[in-house]
Amino acid sequence: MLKRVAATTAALALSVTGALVIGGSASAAPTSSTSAAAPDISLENVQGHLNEFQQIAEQNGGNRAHGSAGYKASLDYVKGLLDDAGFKTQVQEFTSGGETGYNLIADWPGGNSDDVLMAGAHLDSVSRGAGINDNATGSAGILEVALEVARSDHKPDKHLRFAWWGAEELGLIGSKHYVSELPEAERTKISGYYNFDMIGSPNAGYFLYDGDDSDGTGAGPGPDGSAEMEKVLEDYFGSIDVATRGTDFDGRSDYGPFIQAGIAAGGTFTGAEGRKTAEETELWGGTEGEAYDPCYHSACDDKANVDTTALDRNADAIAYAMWTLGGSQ
Ligand code: DPN
Ligand code: CA
Ligand code: ZN
Repeated sequence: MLKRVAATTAALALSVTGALVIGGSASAAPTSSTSAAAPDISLENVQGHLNEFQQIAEQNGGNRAHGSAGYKASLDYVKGLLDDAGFKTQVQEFTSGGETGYNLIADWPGGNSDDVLMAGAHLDSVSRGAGINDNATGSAGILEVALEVARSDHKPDKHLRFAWWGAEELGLIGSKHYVSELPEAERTKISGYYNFDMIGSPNAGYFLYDGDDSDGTGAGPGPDGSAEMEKVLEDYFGSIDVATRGTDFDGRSDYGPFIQAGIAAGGTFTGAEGRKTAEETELWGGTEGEAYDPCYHSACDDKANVDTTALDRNADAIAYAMWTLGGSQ
């Protein structure tokens, strides 16, 4: 979609992505594709969701862990907003450690149902704390992108599906359950899964799951299509002049069951207990030798434990990826 502005002698075609094209005549038709530009996701809205998750933890014994009232309240919060926005939501139950767990799956009506693009994040915390960087950030990021899909009445080519996983912290239980319960006919329709787990680490790195194995240390590339998923994210960070590095598909988050089933995957990650190197400190600032998230899995992973610049950039990256790879009608 292009907005056109006519000047006296030159035509200015100003796309909503901000690219400025000068020249041609006032009557020249725009030559670029008709795809809708990805929106700028509101950091304020994403932070509003983080505050909500923080409050939910405080009102429920301090955490949002599997089997707790805080987990269920987190799920109800996300589901309520998506239902009101027009998503078709489903709560999928499973049992782990004698407690009932829940995944939330939200489908945006429309698009090619044989070509499904997914984004997912785990919604549970560890029992030690509120789990705000891990992983209210990813949960809030994909939530706000989903709500923006609805607000803009987006009409993607692909069918978009968003997922919030339960019991990730106990060993990817919710996402494993989802993939194992998918009939083969449904599994083969999923053309890609984007994962967002920890996207606001206070000593942030800008890591992309290494779909093309260019940066890997041996985990190998993702299933076919993963390199393209990584490239889309790389393009976004390139457009805002932020360098990225690869991170291996080591199976530590919910993309694991998807790549095991041969589904292309990708996503971003700002770092957990690992320490920022000298080279990374040159690239991104922050503190050399310190953990990306010094509060990883600790009680101090609260709403103060977030780099809002990293969160904002990653939320915008999610939107860019879903809009670009999802296409638009
Ligand atoms: N799986 C994350 C956790 O919830 O503990 C940590 C993590 C995320 C590690 C992504 C590596 C990559
Ligand atoms: Ca933004
Ligand atoms: Zn996590």
